[in-house]
Amino acid sequence: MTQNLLNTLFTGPLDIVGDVHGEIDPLMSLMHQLGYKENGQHPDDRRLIFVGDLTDRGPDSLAVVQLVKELLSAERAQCVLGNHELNLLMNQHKYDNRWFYGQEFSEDGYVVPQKLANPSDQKQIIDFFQSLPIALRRDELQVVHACWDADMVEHLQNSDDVLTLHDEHVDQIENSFDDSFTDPVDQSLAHQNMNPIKLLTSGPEERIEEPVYAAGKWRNEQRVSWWTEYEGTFCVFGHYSIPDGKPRGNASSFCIDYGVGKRWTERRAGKTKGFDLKLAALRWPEKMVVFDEGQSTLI
Ligand SMILES: [Mn+2]
Repeated sequence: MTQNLLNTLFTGPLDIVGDVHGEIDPLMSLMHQLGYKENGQHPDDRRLIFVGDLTDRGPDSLAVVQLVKELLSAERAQCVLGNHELNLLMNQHKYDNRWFYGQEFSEDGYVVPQKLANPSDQKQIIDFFQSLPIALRRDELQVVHACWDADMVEHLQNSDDVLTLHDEHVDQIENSFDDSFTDPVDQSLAHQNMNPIKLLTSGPEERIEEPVYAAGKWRNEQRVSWWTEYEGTFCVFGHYSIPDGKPRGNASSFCIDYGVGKRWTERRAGKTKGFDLKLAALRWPEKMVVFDEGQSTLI
């Protein structure tokens, strides 16, 4: 059981790993590049932090969850909950979490190679996700999946059940709607932006005038680049994959999701190494980004 949805980050040097999305091989390579053994031991006593979105899209979400779970049990890692974990906790079927329900995922007739979960896997995964916090912090550093918002983070205090807190806020938000607040897009934005669980795990959204078709449905909302305006304690987050490799963040924030979740599209095209879409970790306090194929850069 989680002690609190807002937990204290480990002391000491850290390696903060971006969204893994079922990519077990890049995760093992990255750990090796960073100097970890498979059991999470590190010669300099460094420890791993995962920003969430462990599952979906890649070939083996089961293996990623199993490994991260073992690292957490051994106190070699901490992990916050991402929106993909939240979807599974809420039993929300999405186009890319079919593996969890034992079903293949295909796009344009191409079946993405993936290990599929059985009912016993499902139970273990849900139990594990229920134990994860939403945010982690210490004096000079904080970690969340999508967006750090100081007021929203305070709602996590003294709460240990993500679905209970989520549903309480759904009710509160719905009860705040009056007769003049009937537009479905306004209502949907209120549920996204005013519910701490939604805001912290999938980030703020705003209305767009012309609807766009994305991830299988028409949308009237778009993501807000909250990090450009962010001030405060340094925040590391994931969620906003960087297909162009151009870092997102500012002097006080940094996104560590380098898009490995879509690496299956590069494999499908015949690539076997030198991938554009990478798994990365931010070394702290060094502020160095290390990639799964071994490159590194300072931020
Ligand atoms: Mn995400």
